[in-house]
Amino acid sequence: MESSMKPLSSDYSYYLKTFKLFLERSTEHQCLQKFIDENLPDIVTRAYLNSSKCSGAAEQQLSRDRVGDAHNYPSAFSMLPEDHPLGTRRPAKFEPNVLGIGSGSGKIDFEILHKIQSKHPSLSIHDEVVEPNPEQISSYQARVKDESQGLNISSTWNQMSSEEYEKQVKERNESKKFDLIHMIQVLYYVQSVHDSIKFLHSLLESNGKLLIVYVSDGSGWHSLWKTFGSRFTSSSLFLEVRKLLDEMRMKYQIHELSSDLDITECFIEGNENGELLLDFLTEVMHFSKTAPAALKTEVLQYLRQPQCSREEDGKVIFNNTLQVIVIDC
Ligand code: HSM
Repeated sequence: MESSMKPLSSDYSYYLKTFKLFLERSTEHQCLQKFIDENLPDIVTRAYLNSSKCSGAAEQQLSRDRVGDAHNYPSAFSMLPEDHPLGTRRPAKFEPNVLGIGSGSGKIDFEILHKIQSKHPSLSIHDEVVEPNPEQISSYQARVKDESQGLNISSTWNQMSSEEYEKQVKERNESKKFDLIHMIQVLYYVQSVHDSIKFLHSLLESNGKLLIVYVSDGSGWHSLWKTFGSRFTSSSLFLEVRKLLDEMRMKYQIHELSSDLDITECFIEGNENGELLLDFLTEVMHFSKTAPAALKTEVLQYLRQPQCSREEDGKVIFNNTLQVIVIDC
């Protein structure tokens, strides 16, 4: 019976087990890494330059920061041009605030911070982390200890969900704003996508960017959840993000990142990895054992269809294409 199915998110350590296997079988982190290397510096830098009517001098400062001459000049980020409308609100030395929602163990967060710092060594960055799982926070803290040598980054951790963080900010009447907010593969787990985006958008510094990573409309995820989402446990899996953002009148750009997930093991009856991958795909714990037989059969058949996968060298490769949505302030 469908009612015996439990959401994957109800047991975090089990979720992590499926997620780790997903990362081993997919190119997700590799393609995010490539995006961070190739696109992120420009997104962050242009966020400042484009909208602040930046002077030629600041443009030159930026080029100098790019070649790493950190000591003899202010970085493009480190000072706002004199005519910048926020000149009086911001400190003379610009110290970017970065907020990560659902940061996990900080793997991708740290790649982002590293990248910004390596492009702009003179910046000191403040990193605020929101993550509900205490073990993940500990892993993030260990990572900071091990990997932050030579970096000028300070971190604050909030062990809570994004909704609790929103409540805290509102109760404390906090006015802190962020230059970059990222929410990577987290939208599936928030209570209201609309409210979360609205709240995070309200935390953006003028010219700041909200970066959301979500499965692409052209991915196998999108087709799978559109077809079966209402029969899995989490009815909010299927989401048309662009439509929502347009309704919210957000200004945004989308970068599509092509990515693969090898799901061959899902088709080997009783294969433990295959079952874990099915759990991750459906967001249902022990899907193979708890889903109605008919649903399981339909899902397995559908996963082989071109809307979801392609066959290559005897393997079934699921379309894991991602979208990085960059929302302007
Ligand atoms: N867990 C839902 C989809 C996904 N998450 C893909 C990470 N990558």
